[in-house]
Amino acid sequence: LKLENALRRAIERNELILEYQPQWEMPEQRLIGVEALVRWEHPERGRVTPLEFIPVAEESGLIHAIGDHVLRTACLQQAAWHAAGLRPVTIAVNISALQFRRQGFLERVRRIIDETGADPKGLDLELTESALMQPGPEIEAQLASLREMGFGLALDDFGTGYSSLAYLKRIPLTHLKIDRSFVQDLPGDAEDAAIATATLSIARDLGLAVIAEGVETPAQRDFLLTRQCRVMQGYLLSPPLPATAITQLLRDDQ
Ligand code: G
Ligand code: G
Ligand code: MN
Ligand code: NA
Repeated sequence: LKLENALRRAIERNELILEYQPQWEMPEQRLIGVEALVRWEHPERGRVTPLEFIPVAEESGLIHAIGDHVLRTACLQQAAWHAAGLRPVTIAVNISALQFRRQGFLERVRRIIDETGADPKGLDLELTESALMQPGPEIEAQLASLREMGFGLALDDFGTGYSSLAYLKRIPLTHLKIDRSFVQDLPGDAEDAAIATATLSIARDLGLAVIAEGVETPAQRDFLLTRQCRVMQGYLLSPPLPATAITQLLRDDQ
């Protein structure tokens, strides 16, 4: 409850900030996108990991306000990079299943886009399999509306949850993210190698882009490259960085 109360005040006190982890087009290693990751700079505790406070936010209902704040901040960052004359990179924003499935989500997103003047074509929403579980007509209409607005839709934890391959057919996704649990034991683990290879193959046949996450070693990178994985994210290439560091990366390769 203490954490919940502190979290309640964290937004107004500007303690929730975003870092951005680069997503690279390979093999050229060109920066093409960033994933926004929320961090809580607690005045006494220091940094609190989202692994700790996102569950608290979800249980308390604060996730809706926090999710709006994260999306708004990402939209304002897009506008700032644009105004600075930097080339556009996609900003991916994590959306909790509770946020996505709550009545009125689409209207909240529309309002934030209108208020900030952001271009949804430069924004990907990262959804988890639980957000897409048993998609009824309302969820399907919402997904279609988001696509019509221009948002990219990425399935974040592909293969780790409950979704069936039938969803890939029904849902207008644009990207699959290979979960880092399938990347971490590449190339030695035969099962993970099979899963990563099959994911790349099915994505290609369905016309979906793939982002491999959690790439930490040259051997993992090379395995994925050999199987035509074009976009990678992970500590080998870059950790999550403050916005100013992304600005510098973009300036350096104008
Ligand atoms: O950045 P880090 O590895 O600490 O993130 C841990 C987890 O928190 C990841 O699963 C990530 O998806 C989640 N996370 C990070 N930022 C956000 C956010 O803005 N919204 C939601 N819903 N989850 C986030
Ligand atoms: O669940 P999601 O995919 O959104 O989680 C992203 C999280 O993964 C971020 O919190 C980020 O800090 C973390 N992350 C990013 N790159 C790596 C990596 O190469 N290795 C590990 N172990 N974690 C990573
Ligand atoms: Mn993510
Ligand atoms: Na993931």
